[in-house]
Parts: sequence; structure tokens; C-alpha cells
Amino acid sequence: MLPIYDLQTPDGQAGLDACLARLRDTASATGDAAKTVADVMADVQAHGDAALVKYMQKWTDPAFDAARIRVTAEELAEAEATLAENAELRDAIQRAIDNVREYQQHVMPADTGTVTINGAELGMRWTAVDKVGLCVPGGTAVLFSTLVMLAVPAMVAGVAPENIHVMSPPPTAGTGMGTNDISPIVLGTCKMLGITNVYRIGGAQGVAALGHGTESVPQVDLIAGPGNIFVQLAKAQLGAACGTDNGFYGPSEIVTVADASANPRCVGADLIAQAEHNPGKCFLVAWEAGVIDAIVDEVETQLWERDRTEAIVNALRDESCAVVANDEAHAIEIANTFAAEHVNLAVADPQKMLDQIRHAGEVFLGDQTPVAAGDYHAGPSHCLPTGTTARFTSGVSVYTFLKRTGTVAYPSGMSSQTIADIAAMAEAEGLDGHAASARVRG
Ligand code: HSO
Ligand code: ZN
Repeated sequence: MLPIYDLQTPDGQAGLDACLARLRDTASATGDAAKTVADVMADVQAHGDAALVKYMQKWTDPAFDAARIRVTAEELAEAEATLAENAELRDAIQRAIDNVREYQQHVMPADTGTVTINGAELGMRWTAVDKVGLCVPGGTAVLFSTLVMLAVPAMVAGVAPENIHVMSPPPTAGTGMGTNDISPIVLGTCKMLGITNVYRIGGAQGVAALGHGTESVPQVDLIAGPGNIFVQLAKAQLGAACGTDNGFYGPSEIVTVADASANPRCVGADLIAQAEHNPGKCFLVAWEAGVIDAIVDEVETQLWERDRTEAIVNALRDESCAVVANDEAHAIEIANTFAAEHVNLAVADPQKMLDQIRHAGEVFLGDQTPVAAGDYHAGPSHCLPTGTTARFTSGVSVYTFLKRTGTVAYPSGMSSQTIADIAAMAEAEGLDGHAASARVRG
């Protein structure tokens, strides 16, 4: 059911082009969705909790009311106790937190000191945003791991836990998800992280609430996190009211580049793992037809052993493809065109191939490196650019929550030439006050 396109044939190229177009489409909003989001956001901005509750009732839970927006301290404590009963899971979450913290500390930029240019000591400082909002998916899939992958980078960047505001919607009515409330695992993980500001909200209305503030939800300085098209569009529509992660973190995808050394069982399992996200997509690129056949065989055997066979079949049939490229260089170029969220280099020398990968959310080197390690445990955040947006943006990290500020100091005053230069330019712009402010120091 996974379409195989041989790029030596015109049909193969057309199939790949169509697949790529569908992938790009996931990140380009339809007019209708953008209009809906604009209307919802304007309503929440104007009417606060009343509008927020109205949309939560409409799209998530008909019984929703304002008293349910904020999770109480008792509810958090209860969830913490429930999670503590599952020591295996709690310890796994703790080890993931520790790994993510250590990695984010490693990539945290240091101030570079100053450089002296023409008598001026020039520097750049990194400072964290004060207050952040984090979007943790919950409506149709509870991804509590996303909380770790957002909150830990924020805290390492310098955001205090009491200034972190988490939004996570309760399950969407009718989807048959176990409980009818926000997941206790999300709440228990919040407690593990020292986070106590949690709101049962989601969608564009949730982003609007955090971005503009309502009676129950404080306005934050920056919102980060993944979500459906409505959440992603809402982040983009905040304008200057509130910062964002600048990311389109949508449906999961993987591109695997494989050579004859790749273990088909491992590589096939990784493709299925991202395809099981509902929705998810997977792409396989190789330059030997035999390699494609062996891996596709594995995928089509293993998928029947999985719980989410239906989601996997839909993803493989409608959104995914395997591609036989002309040669290795061609395969790499195709991977760069996919600019995928996850790129798996299942080749004999992945380190060498890495140099040629220009666009990827995150790269997984070698067939012994499962993408699931990145999803849950390894260290880099799993909130990553999708829909080919890795062409121009990055995943979440400490950098998401940091700002750069330039510094300028003339400790010994300015030279007469510097004063004259500034004055000449200011006068040419018609700004006599600027010129005077330089000359007054002569
Ligand atoms: N693959 C998803 C993250 C995730 N997977 C969370 C499982 N849980 C987006 O990178
Ligand atoms: Zn995943």
C-alpha cells in the first residue's frame, strides 16, 4: 500500500511531486481555516473567558464552564499522587527530564564578551523571556512528553517555573479517549517540573487566551508548542501581541535515506512509528530498488502487529511514499527537498552524509538510532518544524525562549572623526537632533 516511485520513469517523478505538494499543503493554511482562527481570536480578545468557554463548549466539551479553565492545586496534587503509583513511568519521565536538561544546558549559548571597534566596546547579551505559554496536545492524543520537550528548554533558558503557563485541552467529546478530563500524567509531570499554572484549554481559543489574556488566563510574552492547523495558525496570527516559537509544528513526518547496509526491520519500524501519529507521514528514499523492496516488505508486515493499524494504513496509502532515486547524491537532494521533521540516515557512513543534509528538523544517524528516542528520551526537543518548514526554521530549544540584546559603550569617549561621521549621516537624513547629540560630546 506504500506507493513506490521510480524516478527513472515520468510517472515516478509525477508521483513524488504530488506527494511533496501534499506535504507542503499541511503547512499552508486554507483561507477558511485562517478566517475561522481570526474570528475566534478577535472574539476571545474582546470577550475574554465568555468567548473562551463558548468555543471550548463548541469544539471540545459541551459541559465546559469557566470554573474548569484553571486546574486547581488539589487536582495537581491528586495527579502527582496517581503518577507516583506508577513508579516505572514516573522514573522514565524523570530520566527524560534529566537528559533534556543536560542537553539544553550543553547548547545554551554563552555571552561572547565584547569586541572593541573604533573605541566602542560592543557586546551581545542573551536574556530569557519573562512569561511563557506552552501548548501541550490533549484533544485527540495526550502527548505528555511534549510538556517535557517544551518546559525543560524554557527553564534552562531562564524562565522561572512559576512563569510557565501550560494549556492542554481535555479530550474532545465523542473521540472515546479514556477519561473525560485533562490527563493526570500531564498534570503529574507538571508537578515534577514545579509548574502549577495549568489551563484546560486548547485550539485557537487557547492560544488567543494566552496571547491576549482573559479573566482566568494571564497574558504571556511568548507561546510555544505543537498543535493542529488551528493552533499553528493562531500562533502566526498573534502579531506583535505576543511572541511565538516561529515554528509550524504540525503532523509528524520522517524521511529515511537507506543504503544496502540498513537493517530493514529497524528502519521499517521507525517509518511505522511516525506513520501511527494520526495524522502521520513517512518517506523512504534509496537508490537501490532491492533496498526499497526489503524495507517496504517489513513495513507492510509489521503494521499488522501494531495497535493503530488503521491510522498507519491511511498514512502509508494517502500521505507517504518510497522513492527509488538515480544515485546517492540524488537521494540526498530528494531528502533536502522533503526538508522533513525527522531525517533518518540509515547508511553505512551517516556522519559523512550528515554534511550534505541542509534541511531537517532533527537528524538521526544510523539504523540503530530510533526516532522514538528523540520523541521521548534523548535530549533535543521533539517539537520540530514540519511540512517542509525546516527550509527556514528550527525546532524548540533554549534559543526559542532567549532574546539577543546588543550593547555599546564608549568608555573613553568618541573620537572627533566618529562624531563627525555620525553628524554627517544624521544631517543627511534630516535629523539635526541626532547630529547634535553626537556633537555635544566633542
Ligand atoms: N513524533 C512527535 C512527537 C511525539 N511522538 C510525542 C510521540 N510522542 C513529533 O515529533
Ligand atoms: Zn512520535
